Amino acid sequence: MIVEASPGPFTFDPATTALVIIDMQRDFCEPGGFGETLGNDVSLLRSVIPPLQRVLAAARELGMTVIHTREGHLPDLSDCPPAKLHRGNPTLRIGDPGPKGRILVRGEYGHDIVDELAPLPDELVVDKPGKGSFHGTAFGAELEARGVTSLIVTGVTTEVCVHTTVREANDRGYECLVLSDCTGSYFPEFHRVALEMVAAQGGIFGWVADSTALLEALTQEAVA
Ligand code: TIU
Repeated sequence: MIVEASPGPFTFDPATTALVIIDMQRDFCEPGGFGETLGNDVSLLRSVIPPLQRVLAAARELGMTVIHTREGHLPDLSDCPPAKLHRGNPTLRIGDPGPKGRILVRGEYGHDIVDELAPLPDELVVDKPGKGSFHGTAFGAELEARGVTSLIVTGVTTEVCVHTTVREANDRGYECLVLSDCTGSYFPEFHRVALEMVAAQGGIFGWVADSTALLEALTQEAVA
């Protein structure tokens, strides 16, 4: 399967490709969560949801591996580095009680994935303490166990958890396609430049395309 992408065509086999959906949690996408406590306008991330719903439906239809991630910490915060806990001047800190439960803590309502993109029971959900999906998780082992060699990366935010994951994955030999309209940032300029960084220098970290290009490739395959 070939997707028109930047800096050139992205070739992949759905049987060895995972759709990775990074941190589409209420804590980042809805008011009253971690993203808002940091001073961000969380409504900026909502535009990611409709195209991502279409990509998720197509991936499920094709029987592709779908992996969701969630950033968050154990209730006792033992996996939260002091530098992360104490830095900045948020309105609420990680672990503080907020309107959607304790901020960025596993098991809380705000920590879970938005209803529109809720995982199916057979889809893997990787809980991660950091920005990248490999650090402190079984993500790498799970990819290996499934024979995955390529990743279609989506979610939020583009320059933080998406970028860290793509960099980690690229160093481990995974071929990554980042979907421009299925990733989002609180800072439109960071989103644009983060995507440029992925595809620059001949694809230093991977490839970039929009969901329409991916869906065209998936649909052609279904027809062929
Ligand atoms: N703050 C911000 O832009 N992002 C994060 O803290 N985590 C993720 O990107 N998931």
